[in-house]
Amino acid sequence: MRETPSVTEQQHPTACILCSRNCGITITTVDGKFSKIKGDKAHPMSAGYICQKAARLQYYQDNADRLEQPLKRNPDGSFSPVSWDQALTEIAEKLTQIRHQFGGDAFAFVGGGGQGNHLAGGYGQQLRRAMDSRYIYSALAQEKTQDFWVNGRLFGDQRCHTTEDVEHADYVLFIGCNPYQSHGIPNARDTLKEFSKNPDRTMVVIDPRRSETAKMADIHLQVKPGTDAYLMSAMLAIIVKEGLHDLEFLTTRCTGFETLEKELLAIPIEEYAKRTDIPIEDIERVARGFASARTACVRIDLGIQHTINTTLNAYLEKLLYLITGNFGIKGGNNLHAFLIPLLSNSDERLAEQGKTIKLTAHHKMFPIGGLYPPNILPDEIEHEGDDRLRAVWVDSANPLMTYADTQAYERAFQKLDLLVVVDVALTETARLAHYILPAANQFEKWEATGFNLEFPTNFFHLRQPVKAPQGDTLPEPEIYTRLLEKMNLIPKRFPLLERIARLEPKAAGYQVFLASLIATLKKNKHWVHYAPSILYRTLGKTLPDGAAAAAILLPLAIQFADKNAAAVRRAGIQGNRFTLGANLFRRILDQRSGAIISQHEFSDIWGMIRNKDRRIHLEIDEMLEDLRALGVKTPEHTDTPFILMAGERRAYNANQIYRDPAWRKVDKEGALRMHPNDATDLDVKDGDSVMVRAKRGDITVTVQIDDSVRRGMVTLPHGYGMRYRNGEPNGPALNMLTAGDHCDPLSKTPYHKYVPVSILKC
Ligand SMILES: Nc1nc2c(c(=O)[nH]1)N[C@H]1C(S)=C(S)[C@@H](COP(=O)(O)OP(=O)(O)OC[C@H]3O[C@@H](n4cnc5c(=O)[nH]c(N)nc54)[C@H](O)[C@@H]3O)O[C@H]1N2
Ligand SMILES: Nc1nc2c(c(=O)[nH]1)N[C@H]1C(S)=C(S)[C@@H](COP(=O)(O)OP(=O)(O)OC[C@H]3O[C@@H](n4cnc5c(=O)[nH]c(N)nc54)[C@H](O)[C@@H]3O)O[C@H]1N2
Ligand code: SF4
Ligand SMILES: [Mo]
Repeated sequence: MRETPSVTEQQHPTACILCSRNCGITITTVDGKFSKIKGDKAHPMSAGYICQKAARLQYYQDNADRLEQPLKRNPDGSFSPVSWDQALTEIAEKLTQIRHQFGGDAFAFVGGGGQGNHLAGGYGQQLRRAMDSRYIYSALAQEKTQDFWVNGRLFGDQRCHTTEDVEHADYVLFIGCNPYQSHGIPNARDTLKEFSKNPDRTMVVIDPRRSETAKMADIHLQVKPGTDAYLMSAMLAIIVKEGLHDLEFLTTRCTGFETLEKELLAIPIEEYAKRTDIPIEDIERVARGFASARTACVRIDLGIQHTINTTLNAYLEKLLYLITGNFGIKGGNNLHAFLIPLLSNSDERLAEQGKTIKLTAHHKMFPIGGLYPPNILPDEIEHEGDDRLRAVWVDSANPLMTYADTQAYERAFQKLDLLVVVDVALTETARLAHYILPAANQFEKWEATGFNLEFPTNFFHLRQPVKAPQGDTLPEPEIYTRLLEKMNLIPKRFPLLERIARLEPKAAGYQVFLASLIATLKKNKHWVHYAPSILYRTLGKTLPDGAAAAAILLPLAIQFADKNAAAVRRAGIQGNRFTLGANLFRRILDQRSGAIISQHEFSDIWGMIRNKDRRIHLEIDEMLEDLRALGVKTPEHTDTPFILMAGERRAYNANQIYRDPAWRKVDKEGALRMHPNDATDLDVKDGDSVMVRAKRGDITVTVQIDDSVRRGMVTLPHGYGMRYRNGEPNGPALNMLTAGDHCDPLSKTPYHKYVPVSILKC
């Protein structure tokens, strides 16, 4: 009788890596293959919730584009496999030579953590410091830097990021976001369902499209694309004119209201309402409802960020909850604590106080939150002058597909002296690289994200690997540590620290180890920037189950506990001034489905404001000037008949994380949504091919007739257009249509939701 082979079935708690919610999931593997994916009920935030996209994660795990060994480009453009040792030795030599010859200005770090992998970010940034460069370009600086800039001015630091308590608000304004598809709020579909069936709560959606979220709303304001600044300022003006603002909050918690009030009272409400194409009665109804609700909050996203007036929009949406006092309360908008710092504070005015605010060579652009905008990167490479960018390091990003102007990126990247890409897949960007370094994917290593942006209860999820690294791939901490060693910046061994780490650091609450680390760094100042790799090589080796990469969390946990001691204790973590942080670190290591790290009180908010007077500074000169300028701006005129929303979130797109098109159950072509009357005018039918022509370029797409879009507006999905197996683009390669200079003058974030196009019948 033949024996049936034994099947090993295992269950692994981890998280979905497709969007910033990072819902907890349990992956069942059978003989190492993913067989079942379910929501993890033990996850402290998502508690079992997932959406349809997570169930397809095997397409991320197993696909033909996965990289398995380091590759080096040959002169003819083909790639040859090389050993890690060869790749890193050659890259180290080249980087050292570039730094020596041209200095830090010649190097930029691009990306550094997508939707699920931020632990590696701390290791990657060591390389930028090693290169003596300040340039980090990342996707965040093509969507959220206008928001960080305004936060800096209001709250005193660009790291003062706000969140919204949608689950507890009586009234919510969703402006330019579609949480039903894109999520971004806790357990979005459940939260929306509860809202829509509760007659005591009001949900308002402001969106030019009758989105899936708008369909569930009590009120949908189908705003004309790009006119939100008029709509929000009209609402603010109505609130102030009718005395619906919270004067007590404004006088005790804010400064500058008097000046702001004058500006708001001068707003011609009816004229602005006309520009938005929404009946004034509807705007009044929402303004009054929002201002007089017991608790209300505002949730926004790309609909007002990827469009004209983006920085002003950020200011106005924040004013909505601030002037109504919906801040620092349950059901309102709130600040929150971070465990992994995703940003720094780089207000350009700090230059006047002697802080280095590095301007780029070509555009003279300053960083926001420490980040530089992808919209200008090709120009900084093409810049004529010795201070141009010559070496670019890309990690967990696919700029050729996702940053504005694919053609410009392609041209500029080909001019680089060195392009290195660290990715799990052979992407379009990687195909242009001199070296491609294959990373173990997010289910093959210890990982985490810094998207723990919650208040009052905050959590963190350190994920253990589900499988061993595929092929000859390495986790990023190992890649960067080996590279620093090759660059002779750190030694391979730290015998003293290794010995101390082995001496049961737990017993001493890691205090002896940390004191020794600090002493070592004091003695060897040139190692200060490389503390993550030193921790990884020393303390890391002693962490359970090979969790070496998590070593970087020890100092972060200590910092977090120092800053938020009472909140950490309220979360049930014990310890004194010296041991609390280490105990928090241990909780993170132990709780494999995620750990609550802090439990705040609403009064904590005032301590999170970084202005010296702990007040919110409402008067921002640049914004008041922009607000005044709105009145004299002629309505946006384009000589093309359509406005393309270039990058819609749908049921089956997930940035560029899934490359195999087979993962999609529907919308395989990534269709162009068009209003039926527009289709009749153009004489096109459902399924026809049309050419979308923008100033920058054109692409051919398939039409889907859909009355959820406004007339004159067409939409295409984000997250298509990759060349799987180096084949034809799978669906619309959107950024063939977008231009780098079609962006906000202040933050340089792109106007992707407002791309003027013509549609031509094929
Ligand atoms: N399914 C899916 N979910 C995702 C992602 C994904 O690729 N797929 N990506 C994730 C990422 S990285 C992000 S940043 C988020 C983004 O999430 P969202 O910003 O919520 O998603 P979008 O669909 O890009 O845009 C939101 C809405 O803005 C509307 N809009 C367009 N123009 C305007 C305008 O002028 N004014 C107003 N008020 N609204 C306008 C659109 O009609 C759309 O419904 O989604 C995340 N979630
Ligand atoms: N026109 C237009 N363009 C857009 C948008 C739009 O709406 N319209 N949306 C923009 C937005 S909001 C965003 S956030 C960006 C997203 O764009 P990007 O920042 O470029 O990120 P992703 O598309 O998420 O691609 C992530 C890359 O990381 C790789 N990866 C996955 N796991 C790992 C890992 O563990 N390690 C490493 N090293 N790599 C890994 C994936 O293979 C993929 O190549 O796109 C932007 N581009
Ligand atoms: S895509 Fe986002 S909302 Fe859906 S399961 Fe993954 S993390 Fe959760
Ligand atoms: Mo994004």
